[in-house]
Amino acid sequence: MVTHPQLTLRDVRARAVLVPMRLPLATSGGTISIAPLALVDLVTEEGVTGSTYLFCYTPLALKPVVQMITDLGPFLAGVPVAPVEIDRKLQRLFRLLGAKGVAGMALAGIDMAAWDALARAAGLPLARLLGGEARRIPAYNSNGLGIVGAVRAGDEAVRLAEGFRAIKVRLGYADATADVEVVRAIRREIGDGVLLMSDYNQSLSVAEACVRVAALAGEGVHWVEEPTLADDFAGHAAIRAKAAIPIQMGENWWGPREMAKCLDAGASDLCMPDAMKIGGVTGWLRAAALAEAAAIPASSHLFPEVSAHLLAVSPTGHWLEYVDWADPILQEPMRIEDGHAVIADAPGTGIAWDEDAVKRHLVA
Ligand code: SMN
Ligand code: MG
Repeated sequence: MVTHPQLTLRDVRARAVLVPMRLPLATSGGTISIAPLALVDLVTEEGVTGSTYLFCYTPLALKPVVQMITDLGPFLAGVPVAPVEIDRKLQRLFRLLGAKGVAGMALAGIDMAAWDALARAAGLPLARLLGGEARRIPAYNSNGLGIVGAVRAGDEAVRLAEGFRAIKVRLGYADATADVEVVRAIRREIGDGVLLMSDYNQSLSVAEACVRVAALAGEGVHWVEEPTLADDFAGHAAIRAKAAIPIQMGENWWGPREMAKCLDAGASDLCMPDAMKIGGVTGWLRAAALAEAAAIPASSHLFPEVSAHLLAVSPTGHWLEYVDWADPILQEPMRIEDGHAVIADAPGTGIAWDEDAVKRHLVA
């Protein structure tokens, strides 16, 4: 095996793909049936390439993200592949603009690709490079199970629970009774042995959220995610104060400092940073330390391939959110065994493009 003590960044490349989802996701905030992914490759002088993808939520964000990353290539060319230093450089570059949105996504994409390159160069799975083991991580199935009504939700839940010990339902139906009806229909179908997470995707007022969370008490819901606007920390704290079910937040924190403010506000019982919005691997490690300091279980949001490695080294690691959205363009989609994500004993994060598939989904 050839190992490289030092890597030098030559270029960062990005491509846009639109990948149809096997199960479309109808949330209270709109339906996503095609995954807009920006594929990032960090090329080094030593011939090692690090890769990751970014989930862009809407196809409208694809080209700006790809453009931003491509334009950062010449800016970063020649620097050592030292993610903490690259983060420092990009944080400074984006200080006045703000390292959120397109800029934050580009920063995170470069960070994740840089860590992948380091792990590949070391010949280690990322989890081991970070000092952990490539062990199995408990995963919940988050594919589908959108706002589809009680009957379809019950049917879908059965299929999603196959091979998993936990699944997630999107809520935010017309009223509390309808939400409860859906949860009961799912529970009837899946039995008592499967945990059921729930997600409101920011759809309720604080007052309405209090009513809904109270109505769900005793219905076997494991957590309630983002009942109200994600940046309303005081609102979430008010909901949490009355709730009998754990409140879960984190997918919309842009960086560890937003996480710290949210936890300081007492807004959440649990946390689930998003590997992209929190600032890549570098941002995640800082977020994991905050979660440990607050003694709060940390789950992941999307990006199961890289998140599995990150949860393996998170002191309060909790659940991995499993979605299969990138599978069609990966050489080796992440494997689930007995409800656990399997970290392959291979160098890097395990992300390698199926180039033929990428070509078929490429956005010109
Ligand atoms: C979600 C994630 C990505 C797109 C839409 C909705 C959801 C989740 O909030 O937590 O999975
Ligand atoms: Mg969510």
